Amino acid sequence: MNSSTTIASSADLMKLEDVHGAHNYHPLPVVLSRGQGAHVWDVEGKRYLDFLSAYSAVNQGHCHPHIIAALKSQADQLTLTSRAFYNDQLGPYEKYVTEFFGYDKVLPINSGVEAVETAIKLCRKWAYRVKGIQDNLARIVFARGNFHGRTLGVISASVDPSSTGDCGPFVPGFDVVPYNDLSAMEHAAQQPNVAGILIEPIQGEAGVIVPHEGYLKGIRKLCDEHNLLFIADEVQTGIARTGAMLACDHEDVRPDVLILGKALSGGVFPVSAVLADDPIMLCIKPGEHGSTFGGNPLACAVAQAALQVIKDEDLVEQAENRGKQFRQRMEELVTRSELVTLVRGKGLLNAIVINDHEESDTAWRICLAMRDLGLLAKPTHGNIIRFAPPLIISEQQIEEAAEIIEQAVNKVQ
Ligand code: IF1
Repeated sequence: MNSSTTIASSADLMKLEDVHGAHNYHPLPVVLSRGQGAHVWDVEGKRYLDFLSAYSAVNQGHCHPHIIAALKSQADQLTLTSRAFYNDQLGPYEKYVTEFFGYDKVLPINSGVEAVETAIKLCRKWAYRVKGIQDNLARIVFARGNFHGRTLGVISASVDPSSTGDCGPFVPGFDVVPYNDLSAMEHAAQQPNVAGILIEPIQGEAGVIVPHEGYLKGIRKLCDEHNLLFIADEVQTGIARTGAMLACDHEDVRPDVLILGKALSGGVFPVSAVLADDPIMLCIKPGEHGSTFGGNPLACAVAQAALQVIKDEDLVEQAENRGKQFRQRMEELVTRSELVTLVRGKGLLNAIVINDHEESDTAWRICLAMRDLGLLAKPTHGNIIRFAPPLIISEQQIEEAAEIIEQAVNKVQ
């Protein structure tokens, strides 16, 4: 298509994706071309409040000026060296990120799922090289309802048929127990050859499932008692999203292995990380793990700027306060609407539950109505709608959003 003469319409652009792109997604019909702060605009110029934030990657807001400035200035200098050589951005970034989160070492990589894979390999190496588990026997315990990404490795721990369907055979060595059930976890932790527990401190894809107070502390205790690594997937919950820097901070729990992604780059491009202390991280020896792009100078400059914005703009406190405000407004909606039965979440990672079965299209229709009214969100599991705006969202914008949500619910009801 020659875009110099005509501006393509949403319909044209959706058609192009349908014809030329694989059909591995079912997007809400809206075509975006610009973003700033909590807002995005479609190609026709209509403005929306973004209540998805690219699945919590854009915590700092779209096109944050400090992050984009870091991107542009580094892009003019050096973008990629590979790890065959040193670069002048990696060391300073590694010092910054390890001090920021309080770990001895970081292993920089790209997508969230690569960081999860890294953590799994690290846990297995630790199992054989430190804990002394017999070769090839190490097990890792996961929680039912987990979502850790799309690789064969991590879907091997999934129980969601839409993730695993027709993808077998799977990677062995994983156990799956119910989430938010410490006695099930304790039973699993006592089995022979278990090396670690890998969980999301709040389950995102499962529909923003917040475990009971004490669950994370309980996991920490089990890991201490049985000499297991506590591995926290904070790809979605980390970096201020839930009103704490890490969701594990809500219970003052420190994971042995911390997995970050998404907002580590402020949504600019895939930047992820695994953090751990020396006795664990040094189980990976030179040449045993890596990637072409991991630790590239552009990513280092962007990630450092993205984390600095979190601090400079007090986004932890901001997420906590705006989250309280949002849930308060949704609680009011629950009392007024027959269709909305529940609101749950922490900070600005929240969801409402629609009073309908999982296969219904009610949540989808509410999302279409919200789109028409200028707010974007997406259903998860048919009857749940996740609300996760950029953390820089204002008090006024939360009010505006709450009104749109209520109007949309009323329209569909
Ligand atoms: C998709 C949901 C969110 C994650 C956790 C690792 C990863 C993710 C806790 C992998 C990724 C995504 C990916 C995106 C949809 C999405 C998602 F809808 F599936 F549930 F965020 F809530 N750990 N989550 O949530 O990170 O490799 O993608 O960078 O379309 O797959 P990634």
